[in-house]
Amino acid sequence: MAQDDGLLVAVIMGSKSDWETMRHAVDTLAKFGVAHEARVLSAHRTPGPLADYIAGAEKRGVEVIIGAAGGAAHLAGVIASHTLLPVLGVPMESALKGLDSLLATVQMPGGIPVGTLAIGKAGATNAALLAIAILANTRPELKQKLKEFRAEQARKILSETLT
Ligand code: RP5
Repeated sequence: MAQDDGLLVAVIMGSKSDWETMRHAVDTLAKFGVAHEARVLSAHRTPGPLADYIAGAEKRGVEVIIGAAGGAAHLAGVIASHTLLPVLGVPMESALKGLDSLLATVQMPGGIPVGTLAIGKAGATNAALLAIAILANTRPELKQKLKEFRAEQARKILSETLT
């Protein structure tokens, strides 16, 4: 039985050390007024609680899950293995500048998809924007906010002056 509490996006990161980057995803979701929750859960350090959280998130009505990890970054793939919800992966910067995280997140064997974003802050922000775009398919008010966001970005670029 679903216990819909209005939550739409779950943001999971493998370590608290990912938070400085992933706060950009959370800030973006908050800016658009999208109900979200951020948790630290690790694919290899807390596999059981991670699986339990994903099952609970589905029951609570979550529609998109963002998974962020660094190094041997299997978190997003493991999340995707537990759910049919769309999973967006954000590779964290790492000892290898995030290239290891990127490859580990993006190179999913065919069958269990993870939509992988850019390394670091840009990926965190874009994961939130992509989650919002997915939600906006059935929510006209969110689509309108995305249109305004894009228009504002365009205004800023067009008003740039070079001295
Ligand atoms: C990954 O290992 C985490 O997502 C983090 O990016 C990286 C390092 O974790 P800590 O050693 O800082 O906890 O699992």
